[in-house]
Amino acid sequence: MTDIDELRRQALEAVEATTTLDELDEARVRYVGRRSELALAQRGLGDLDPEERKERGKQLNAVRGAVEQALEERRSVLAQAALEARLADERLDLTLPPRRVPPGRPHLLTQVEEEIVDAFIGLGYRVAEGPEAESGAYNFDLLNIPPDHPTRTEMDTIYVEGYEDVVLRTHTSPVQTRVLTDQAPPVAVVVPGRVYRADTVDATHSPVFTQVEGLLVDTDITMAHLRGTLLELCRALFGAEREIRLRPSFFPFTEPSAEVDVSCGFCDAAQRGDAAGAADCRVCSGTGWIEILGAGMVDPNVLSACGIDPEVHSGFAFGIGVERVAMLRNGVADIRDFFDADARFLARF
Ligand code: 2NL
Repeated sequence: MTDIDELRRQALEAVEATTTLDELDEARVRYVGRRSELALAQRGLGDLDPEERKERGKQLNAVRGAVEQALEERRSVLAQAALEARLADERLDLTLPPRRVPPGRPHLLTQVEEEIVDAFIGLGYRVAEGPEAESGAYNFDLLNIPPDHPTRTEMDTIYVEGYEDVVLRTHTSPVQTRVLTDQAPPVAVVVPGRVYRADTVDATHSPVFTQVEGLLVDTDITMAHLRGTLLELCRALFGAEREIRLRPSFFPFTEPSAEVDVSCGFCDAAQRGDAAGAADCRVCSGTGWIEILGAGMVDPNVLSACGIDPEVHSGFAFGIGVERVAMLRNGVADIRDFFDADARFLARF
């Protein structure tokens, strides 16, 4: 057996040399464990003479005590070091600047829709909304669109499968016929929303698009009120310098009806009263005018159908396409850009 002092020296040196708690545990097993040289020696004490056993036992116990104390002291040092290493490793640098998240924003169509709606809120209108799947009654019948009108065929209108008379609304007008059948005049509503047509997609057509319609019904409402209101809208959308002109047109639900043009702010040919115009203007092709919406005086048949006496009340209505306004104002060449959700397009507005 190794000399007892040598054993003690080796054990204490091994304990001091450990650098981790695992190594320390290995040293404990090796020097004071059940199968260590020290344990064997202590178990062998019984074979010795009583005198020798007492002396040897004392020495072995002293060695065990010294080694166990060294193990405990080392354990405390290594545990503290391990804790400090972990704290250093897990420390968060709270002075690091955060990663910037680019802010989101409403889609261009939503921005333009809200601008149009805001112009009418400013004039005292209320916002009205309604279902996108509509009955033929609200979408066509109450609007003086006869049962055999070509717009009601599947060439133009998307019918909801499995129902007798349900369509995807072809304009937001059915929301207004709902308002007119529900509320007595005076009525002033602006109606934004998605509408559907059986159109083939190209650069300027989409089977789903966005419309804002407006309706005012009161006593003694005239075309002059309509004109002033639409001038206000066009100036809000295109600039305070704009003028408008009304050309005769036809809609089943208004009489008289008009197409409304806004003066071109891109070449200002209309502004200058320049008949020849700016022939090179991409937007008005030199005419100086841009067609922007349809409007008219609510047809007496529509008022009657909705339970309002056309002898007492009159009104005007209009409809404007949001995609067309956004394309003109923001130089968007293809209507499909609004629906593609291309992040590069979205980031531009
Ligand atoms: C267009 C422009 C328009 C209306 C919509 C309307 C609604 C009611 C009564 C009368 Cl409840 N009119 N809406 C009027 C004129 C034009 O939209 O280009 N539509 C095809």
